[in-house]
Amino acid sequence: MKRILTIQDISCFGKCSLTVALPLLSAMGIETVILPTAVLSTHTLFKGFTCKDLSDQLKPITNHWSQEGITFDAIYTGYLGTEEEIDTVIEIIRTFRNPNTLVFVDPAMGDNGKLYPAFNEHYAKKNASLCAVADITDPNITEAAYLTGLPYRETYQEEYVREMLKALAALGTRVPILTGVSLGEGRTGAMGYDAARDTFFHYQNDRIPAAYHGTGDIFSSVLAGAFVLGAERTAALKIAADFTARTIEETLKNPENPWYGVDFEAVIPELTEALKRL
Ligand code: PXL
Repeated sequence: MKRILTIQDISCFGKCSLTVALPLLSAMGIETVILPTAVLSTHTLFKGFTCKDLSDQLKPITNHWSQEGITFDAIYTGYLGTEEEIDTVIEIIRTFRNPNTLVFVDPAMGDNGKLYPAFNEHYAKKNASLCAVADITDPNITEAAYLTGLPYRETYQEEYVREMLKALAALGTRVPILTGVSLGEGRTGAMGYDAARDTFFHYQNDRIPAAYHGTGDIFSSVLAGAFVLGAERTAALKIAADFTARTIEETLKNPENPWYGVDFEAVIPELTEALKRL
């Protein structure tokens, strides 16, 4: 069985970060080891959330794993808290990485042209140093603009996406993937760039006119899982994008309209079915 380490916060309520990554990766048949960076009452789009930083626990926990000889096929990082924490995570990646380890960085820090409430431009720059050590990174356009310094655009041509991907590769990532990319009217998906081969790849499906929080974490978790399971690049994008779209469709049927996160739980069986076709 493949084993992945995922490093991100636990937002106790809110269906994002670890409460999404752990069930999805487990459902994909991957042993999922968690390193919680902080415990929050909810994610940071709720007012008045509590937050207990766990930065001082990261080294003792991972030192213990080293002593136990624990190893990982992949390391997947998501929402982190502070610039110091990013440095610690880079150190942890250095410690546990071997030539076969897949390092997948979701530089979760913003959306719709803005950083999340807890972050500023310094943090964004620091996140670029984490992307520099990644095999794969999957920012949305907002995050990519903050990482590269290129302008954020809501309407664009494919050329803008390619330019953004090349700028992300210039940070050091082997295969950057830009998410939330529309390559045609009514379509959305992702486009990636293999810097070594100078080739692009992409997947698009129909855009569902609804936006929910936490869908980026769902997409990243399934994409990271698919890569760990050895999926080919376009197939990995397809499984992650199709599943994310299905979680949104399912949530639209919910009369309670949970803006804070999607009803991914209801479609997990479809994910396991899709994996059989990989
Ligand atoms: O979904 C990304 C995310 C993860 N964790 C926390 C967040 C957010 C987005 O706002 O606040 C704590």
